[in-house]
Amino acid sequence: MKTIVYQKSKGLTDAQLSYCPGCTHGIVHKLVSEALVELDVLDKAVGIASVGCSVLSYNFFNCDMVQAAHGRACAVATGIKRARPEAIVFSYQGDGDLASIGIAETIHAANRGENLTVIFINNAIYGMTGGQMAPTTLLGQKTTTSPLGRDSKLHGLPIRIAEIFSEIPRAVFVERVSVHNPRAVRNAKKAILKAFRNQIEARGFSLVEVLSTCPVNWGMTPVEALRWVEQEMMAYYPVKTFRDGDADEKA
Ligand SMILES: Cc1ncc(C[n+]2csc(CCOP(=O)(O)OP(=O)(O)O)c2C)c(N)n1
Ligand code: SF4
Repeated sequence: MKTIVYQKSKGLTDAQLSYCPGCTHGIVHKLVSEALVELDVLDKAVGIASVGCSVLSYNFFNCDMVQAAHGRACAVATGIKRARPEAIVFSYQGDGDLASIGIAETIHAANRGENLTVIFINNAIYGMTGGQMAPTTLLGQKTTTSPLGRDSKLHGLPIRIAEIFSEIPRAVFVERVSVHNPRAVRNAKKAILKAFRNQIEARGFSLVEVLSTCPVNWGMTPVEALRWVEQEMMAYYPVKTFRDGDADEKA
């Protein structure tokens, strides 16, 4: 008798992922899709694909998907959630999309306390467009637009999104996770589950920042990229729960 020990999540379609070898976008897709299935909300989930390498995520998640203009995912998510409060609405955004062009939409959605789940992929670079500097690019990190390395005098400091959002009174859950090894992947899954459970319980705005790889634009092998996440990214972007509670209406 055959025993099934592992199956592809029903939350993903059969489309082949378009991500480069060693890119951890695919792991995060798997975790999000598993969470939707385990919480039994796949049928009422609406995902917002952003602009970036995950633009085609509308082909990969096996639920209703909408594609938002660059940076506008949280504005689109707000409209859908308000029009259809029974839907489980999530955005899936890169650091160019969320932390650069879309920072205003995202902060205001959190500040309004929209009952949404935001999955934020921090890979310290603009992947899709060929490796330009992102707000999250580390100091000294070479990119096509910072060929000498990010310089704080010229470019400012890398933006810590989870820390910023943890100060927004109506952001009820903010956690930074990583997916660089199996233990980290398991912890990331817990955070993603929690961020969706919060929405099901109408608790408010939840954001999970995932430290992710871009081996192609970092100029590394997939294994080197996983090490770089652990050694360089996690040193500047600590992996932890920043906020887990009720909206602070007194503030
Ligand atoms: C209004 C607008 N400005 C700029 C672009 C070009 N653009 C496309 S994706 C992108 C950034 C992608 O980086 P990120 O969001 O970090 O996602 P990744 O590809 O790294 O996953 C940019 C600047 C665009 N599509 N639309
Ligand atoms: S360019 Fe980078 S972020 Fe985009 S799919 Fe390739 S490895 Fe992933």
